[in-house]
Amino acid sequence: MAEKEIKSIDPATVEMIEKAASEGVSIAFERAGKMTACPIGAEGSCCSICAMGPCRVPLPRGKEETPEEKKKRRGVCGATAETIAARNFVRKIAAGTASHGDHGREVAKVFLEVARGEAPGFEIKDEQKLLQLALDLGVNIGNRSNKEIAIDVGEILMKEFGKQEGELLMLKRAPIKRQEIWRKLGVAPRGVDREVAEAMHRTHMGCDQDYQDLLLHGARAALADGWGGSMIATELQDILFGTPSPVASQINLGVLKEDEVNIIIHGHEPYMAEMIAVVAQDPELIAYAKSKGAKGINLAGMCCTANEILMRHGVPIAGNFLQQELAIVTGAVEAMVVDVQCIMQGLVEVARCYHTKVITTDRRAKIEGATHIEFDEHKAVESAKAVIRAAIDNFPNRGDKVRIPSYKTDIIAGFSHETINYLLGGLFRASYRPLNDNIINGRIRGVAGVVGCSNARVTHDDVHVTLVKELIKNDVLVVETGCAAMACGKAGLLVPEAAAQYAGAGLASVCEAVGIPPVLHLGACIDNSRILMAATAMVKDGGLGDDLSDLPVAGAAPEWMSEKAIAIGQYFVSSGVFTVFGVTWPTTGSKAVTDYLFKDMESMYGGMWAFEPDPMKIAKLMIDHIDKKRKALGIDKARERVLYDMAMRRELESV
Ligand code: SF4
Ligand code: MSK
Repeated sequence: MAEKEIKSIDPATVEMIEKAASEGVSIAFERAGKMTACPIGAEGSCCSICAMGPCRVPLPRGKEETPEEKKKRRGVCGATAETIAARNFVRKIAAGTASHGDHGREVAKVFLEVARGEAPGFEIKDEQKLLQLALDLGVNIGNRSNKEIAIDVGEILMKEFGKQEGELLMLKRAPIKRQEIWRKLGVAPRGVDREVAEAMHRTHMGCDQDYQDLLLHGARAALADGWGGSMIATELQDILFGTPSPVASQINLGVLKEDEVNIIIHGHEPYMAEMIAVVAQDPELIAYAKSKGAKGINLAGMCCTANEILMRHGVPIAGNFLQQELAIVTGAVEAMVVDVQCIMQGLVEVARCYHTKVITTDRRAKIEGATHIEFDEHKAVESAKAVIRAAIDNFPNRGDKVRIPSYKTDIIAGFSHETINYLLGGLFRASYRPLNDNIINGRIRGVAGVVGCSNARVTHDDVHVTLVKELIKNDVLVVETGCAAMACGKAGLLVPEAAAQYAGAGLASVCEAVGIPPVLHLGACIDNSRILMAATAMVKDGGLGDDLSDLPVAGAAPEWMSEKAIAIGQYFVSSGVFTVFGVTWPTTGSKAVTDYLFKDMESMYGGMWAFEPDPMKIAKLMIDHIDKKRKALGIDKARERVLYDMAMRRELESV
């Protein structure tokens, strides 16, 4: 917990926490220590959806609840603990799906404007992916220009948000068996916005009061995120800005530079950041920076905007979620440029203690006390230049409290689904076949998706890194996104050399042969849709069952904090993946609801939730699940027979 001595395992973070304390600056780590989380809200037993409440229906502490007591656990309207916990859970899913959906919609809007020639400065970068997506959507290609095709693609996908009937088009990408499960359960989403709106309606006072029915709709709304809003965002961003391929960079606060104008780009949506990354190379702006006494302009990212520009431009990352205030504490950041999501309001207060300008850029996310320079995609270059100029103008205001931690670590990122396909199978036979073969022969035990945030209620980065080290030690290939990938990047796990140092012999031998790290960075939170696509490709390549739930895979968000994480977790569960969350679990106030999520969902979806804060125990749960799936596939014996001799290594290297 935050009260613990060790607030982070990352030395740069620890150094800046101490600097903040010595300079009297309030940061999230310190506030979390002072404010205990509300136990009633944490277990999902507080309802505040009408003005007869808020009603609290907590589980009795320290003793078994009697049936009489259980009957009395009701809100003023008579709502049970089950209804209240389920409603709270579904509202988190709705918020998460809305956030990713609104991101996807904004991408679709910019995409259409680019296709129509209304957003100068942007262009379609990945034409091959555009054509592939057009084919998937049934768009006529013929002799038409890419712009015409892109307009059709953009218009079709824009309609996915407001669609009222039918099914989201991307659902057809899932294995047939999975689609049938969704249809049978009635959870195939119609339109992204429709499922969010219905979730809010159902959870309004006095509407849906059957917890199982509520949670069915929660699954539907979450699927509208993973196979809808998030997948649309990933696809269109790749076409617009380029599909990521492996790129070398560095991570941690040590990427800031003492003698340059430091600009941090933070949030989730990449358009402004993309343009800043391009415009920061402008010789005129570099000369302007020099005129103010700086040697140049240094860009670094934070949270998922960081992942977006890392994956496509190799821009270094200053840190993950809990390091945002600490970047300002270095005293060396001229501008913290933010767009949407995961931006702490505390930034502005921390910035007041230094010279940093917090610049909001999105009409949907303003902060009192920040400077607002709105990004206009019709004048993208001008918008980006205005932000960079504001940062440069602030360079002479640096005070004498500058201290940049020396820590930074090398990373390799950029493992899109397409790249993995190519790396494994080669240019002419791109496929997941070698991955499947190595899972079947046991060199790779299975695949784990470890994603999600950092959380001030646990030791920062520790749960991620301990969990991932244990997984790769046991020959589980790990794919990551979001702040999880950053935690492992800082710990040195995102480089090919980490395989020899940390991975089991089987996984290490495959990583060495292919030249990949044992932990693959797939991108931002919306790019969890890449994991869905990768898992689907594994099913389609054959030998590992005919549905996502047959695969020896598992997921985890061990330091989660945002509502988006719950939406992501639920769409993985509803897609058939066993998913473990750490830190805290938001339905423990109702045993029935928790049992439904942790047990009943397995018989419905083939995937279910689990909660476990201890990283070693999380690893055990995931590995046990992977082994269970290996056994069901009849490939558990193959694993026992594996002996890693030189002949096998040579054979592997010829793959
Ligand atoms: Fe209380 Fe019912 Fe109102 Fe919720 S809906 S605040 S339980 S009265
Ligand atoms: S940024 S949602 S703290 S992963 Fe995507 Fe990190 Fe979680 Fe935000």
